[in-house]
Amino acid sequence: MFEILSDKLGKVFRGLSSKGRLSEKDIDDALRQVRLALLEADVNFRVVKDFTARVRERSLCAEVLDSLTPAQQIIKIVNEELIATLGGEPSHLAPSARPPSVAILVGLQGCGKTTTAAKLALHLKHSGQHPLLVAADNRRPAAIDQLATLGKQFDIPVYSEAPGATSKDTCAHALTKAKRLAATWVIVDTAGRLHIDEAMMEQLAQVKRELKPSEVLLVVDAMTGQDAVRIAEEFHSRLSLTGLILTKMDGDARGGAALSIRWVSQVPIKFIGIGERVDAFEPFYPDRLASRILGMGDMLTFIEKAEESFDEQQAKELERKVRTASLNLDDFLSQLRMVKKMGPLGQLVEMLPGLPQLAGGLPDGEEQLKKVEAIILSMTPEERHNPSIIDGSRRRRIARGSGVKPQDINQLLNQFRQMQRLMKMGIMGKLPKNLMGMFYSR
Ligand SMILES: Nc1nc2c(ncn2[C@@H]2O[C@H](COP(=O)(O)OP(=O)(O)OP(=O)(O)O)[C@@H](O)[C@H]2O)c(=O)[nH]1
Ligand SMILES: [Mg+2]
Repeated sequence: MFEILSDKLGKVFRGLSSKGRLSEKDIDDALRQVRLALLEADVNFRVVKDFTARVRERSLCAEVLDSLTPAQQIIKIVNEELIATLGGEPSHLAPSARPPSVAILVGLQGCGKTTTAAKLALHLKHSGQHPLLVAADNRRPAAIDQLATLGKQFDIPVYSEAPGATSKDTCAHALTKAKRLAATWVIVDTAGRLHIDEAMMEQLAQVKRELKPSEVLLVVDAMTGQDAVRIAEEFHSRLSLTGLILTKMDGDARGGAALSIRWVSQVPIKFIGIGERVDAFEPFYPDRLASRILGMGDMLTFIEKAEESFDEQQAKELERKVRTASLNLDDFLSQLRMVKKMGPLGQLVEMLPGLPQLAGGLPDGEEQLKKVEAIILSMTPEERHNPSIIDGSRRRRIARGSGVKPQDINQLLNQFRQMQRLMKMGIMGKLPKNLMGMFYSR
């Protein structure tokens, strides 16, 4: 998501930067292109209009135009206004005064409520809370099973009643159960319909009355574009939402929903879903998304993810090696394993500024990773520390040992040398410390 928009905005800013001094006309030309890029990304026209007006007004002031770096000032303004459009400060989950806090997930059919309920519960569990999942989708036995399976998988308790039970009973019993389990959060999955209808809204309103939630979260599929915005407005008018969760942000939609929904509905985005897996879920940070869109890369998210799976001691040692450009193939291998732990590579690479171009493509998939791992493991410690001793006969031996072709070994070594060159040039030092693992063969 956002690649095309990012590309287009990048082009506009490069055009501005090449100019030095900027006139009012330069700014208007640039903003016209920004406007087009946003509209093509399916951003709501009211949002686009407000946004460009704010950027224009701030850009045309004398301070910006007379500064030494007007283009950079304008990029800064665009960044700030983008953040404002996305809601400004991040908005966190609000607990109630007395536990258990209750969050109800609502939304149309197939938007990802059940998956998101499990994601949210797991997220809370990881931050030290004790969640209880509740299946208030009583119409379909399959819906109850789906939640029960997810709960079991992640060792999170699930409360459900036989199909056909009333919402009122389910809610009351679920609260009793939560108290008995000393749960701190109750996450309620509800039934979705294809369209917004009276019966659904009435049922949700009843669940809300019964449970007095501190959070009523609308789950919306970011792939549905402007429809998502309209749906949010309707749900908000009926249920007074406290937050939004945008799912399927990993899809290839143009991103218009994500950029419009907060500004139009005035409801903060609290989380985003970025994949089918239960850990593909993040708190939403307006500033991070803005910098991702502006092509600055989402450093913070990356660093956080990396830290989760990275040992501090190891990091320090690696940093020293990068500084002194003395990284060897053993380090390369441990980097590789660490990167593997961090999740899908493509997702991580997208977050890094300039990396996709720099890396010149990454190995796609586990297979490729396994191959590199096998090659390095077939080397002697000496070879790993000093790959320059690998000659023809060593290469053949390593190839036999790892079941690859000698060319594969050349490719890996070339890639490794290229990485070392980058390090010597000091480029790697500017990147997060655990990136080197990504610089290996395609
Ligand atoms: N790619 C991707 N798929 C997602 C995401 N969230 C949910 N899905 C998928 O969307 C589909 C529907 O998800 P559910 O959680 O069953 O949706 P629901 O809203 O509970 O559906 P109903 O109960 O039928 O209303 C599933 O195939 C999920 O794997 C996401 O963030 N990214
Ligand atoms: Mg469901």
